[in-house]
Amino acid sequence: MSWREIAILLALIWLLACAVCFGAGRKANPEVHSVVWMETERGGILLGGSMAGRWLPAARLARRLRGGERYRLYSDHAYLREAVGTKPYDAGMNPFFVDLRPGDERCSIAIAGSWNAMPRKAKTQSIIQKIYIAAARDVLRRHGLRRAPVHIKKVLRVDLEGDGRDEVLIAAESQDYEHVWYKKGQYSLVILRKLVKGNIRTFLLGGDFHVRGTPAPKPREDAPDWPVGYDVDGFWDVDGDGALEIAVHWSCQLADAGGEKVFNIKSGKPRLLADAGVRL
Ligand SMILES: [Ca+2]
Ligand SMILES: [Ca+2]
Repeated sequence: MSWREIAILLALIWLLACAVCFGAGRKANPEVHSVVWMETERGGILLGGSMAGRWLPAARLARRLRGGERYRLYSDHAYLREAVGTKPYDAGMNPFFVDLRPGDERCSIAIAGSWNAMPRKAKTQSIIQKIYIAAARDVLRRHGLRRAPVHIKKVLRVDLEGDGRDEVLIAAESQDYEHVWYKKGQYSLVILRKLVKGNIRTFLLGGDFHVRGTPAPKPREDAPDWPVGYDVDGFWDVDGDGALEIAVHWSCQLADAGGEKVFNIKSGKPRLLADAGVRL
């Protein structure tokens, strides 16, 4: 082999090595779209995020965030502004806390993505429609509360996937529901009503049902069934695929805890995407 041929061969090897390194570098650093549930006006808890079209839980996503990520802040009905997030840190109540500058007291969720996370908005519906009362009653019956009066506190209608068919979210809670103690018949629930293959189906997204009461006004500290209240927080496209996810807020005053569950729709059914909470 001549010196000229050796030089050409070495040049080809160098070019190939550069191409491999460049490709590996691109693969190792895809864009990360983190999502933060705002716990205070200045920051909140990392729910997770999407990367290269895949959802990653907070624990896996946190180490990829270096701070300086740009977030779009949303309330439950509108885009608010941009803000910059810190690297997740342990705030003592949750290991993945993110501060945002500037903060905004109206903000419910912060999403590090340039897309419009609210392409469709929910409409408030009447809470006295018989069909929704019947749906909530059916769920209560299935959970052992046959005689509990149905008290709906919120009905929202929204097209989650953008397929032209609205979904309905119902939040119901017994009127005497106490978040610090409970008695027989108390409940709190959030359900999704959705058309699946021509039939309306009801899915329970969060529920707390007290078939038995407690002998004392306040349950024991170690009681496993502390009362947990549920409510619909809002609808945002947290991963940029064009479909809205459902955010359900939960709170347990006895444990000084609260958090957020996020569901997306897969194959016509709700699937828990993220669940993050904090002890206050
Ligand atoms: Ca739909
Ligand atoms: Ca989505």
